[in-house]
Amino acid sequence: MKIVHFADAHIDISQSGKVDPITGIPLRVQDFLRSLDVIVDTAITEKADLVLFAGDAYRDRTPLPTYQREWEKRVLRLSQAKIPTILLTGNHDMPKSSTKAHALEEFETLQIPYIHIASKVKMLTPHELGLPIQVITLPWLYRSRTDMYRQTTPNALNDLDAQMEDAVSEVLNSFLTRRDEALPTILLAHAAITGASIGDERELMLGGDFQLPPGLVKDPRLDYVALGHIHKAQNLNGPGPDQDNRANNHPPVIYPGSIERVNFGERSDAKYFVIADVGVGVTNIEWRKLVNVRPFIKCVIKIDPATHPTDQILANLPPREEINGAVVHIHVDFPPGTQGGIDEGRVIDHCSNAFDLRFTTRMQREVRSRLAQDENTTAMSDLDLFGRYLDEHKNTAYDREKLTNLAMTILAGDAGGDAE
Ligand SMILES: [Mn+2]
Repeated sequence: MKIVHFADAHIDISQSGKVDPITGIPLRVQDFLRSLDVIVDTAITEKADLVLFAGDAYRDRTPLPTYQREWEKRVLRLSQAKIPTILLTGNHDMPKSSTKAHALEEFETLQIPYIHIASKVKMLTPHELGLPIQVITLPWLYRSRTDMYRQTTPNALNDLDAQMEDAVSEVLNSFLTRRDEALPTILLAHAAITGASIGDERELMLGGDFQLPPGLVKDPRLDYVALGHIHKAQNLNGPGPDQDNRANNHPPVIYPGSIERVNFGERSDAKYFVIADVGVGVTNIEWRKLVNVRPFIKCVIKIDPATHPTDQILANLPPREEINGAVVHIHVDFPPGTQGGIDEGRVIDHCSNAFDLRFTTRMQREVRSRLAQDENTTAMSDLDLFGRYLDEHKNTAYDREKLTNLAMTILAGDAGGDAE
């Protein structure tokens, strides 16, 4: 059974920037659509038996009609190729209220052949799928949409998570008990699994999510676990995509990751989708790298006041060839007094081939010197205090020696009292 698994398409997540004048679609949205096309083309040309999308089609649940059209075109190609396809709802696809429609609802309403929408916890049977396989679906679970939430107090969230975990474990078990053991079983879930590795800047986001323990999804009764939500590609039960194809434990528990870089936190992550050959007790996976993903470059440069700031910035930037077509963010931390010395024109010129350039500067925060515990300002002479002040303002253009001499003259005059 050949399965194509992808997740976190987020096709319209970056709508800003240049727009293609012919299609009217932002170039960044086209990046995401290009990845989506590779995945759909692969499923069709390599005759996949089943396509699994593990959630988060758009930026949110109210996509613009233009982006809906682009997503629908691709899904319709799978339908026309008669490939059963399951679209799972992720947190970005779902409203927090159960009375409102989710972002993929139209496929369900219009009953598009071969397209199955999974916005509920359920098991799609071989009969429903028309395939010798069963798929348990676990869409994103909003705490606020559970019955338990309505009975809980806000400060009992930990208890709520434990109850939700028990409920998921129970329902998963009941499906697994009822499954046809002669056929492979897949879990398709949009969820945060504890211990999954996340990109640099996503830690905070994950902190508040309801998380499932890895033990729950590594159940050997499952033959493949198709996950979505975390944008970094990884196998939670075996080696990742960047390692050699060593044997996986069973079942593979896969986050394929997002199909394009969503933000700078994903700048070092390669992007993938997965082809899995799923059988009872034996599953082989193949990571397919998406090769035309947009490069992201972030340079954080701390200016040393001893050298010319623009020269320092240019020396720290990647060569022009590397910047070509990339989304670039240059951040410069400069000490007080040097900002005026930055020639932004030269920096912008070096990055003229970038797809997009963000140039930000920030004054380094002056660290206020603290007095040591045994020090006391009243015990220090005025001249000592003035010396301490100068220590903290090293970068002023004044001559320290001249200032100190002047201070001594003033202080000496003060000590002598008023002559008048
Ligand atoms: Mn998500």
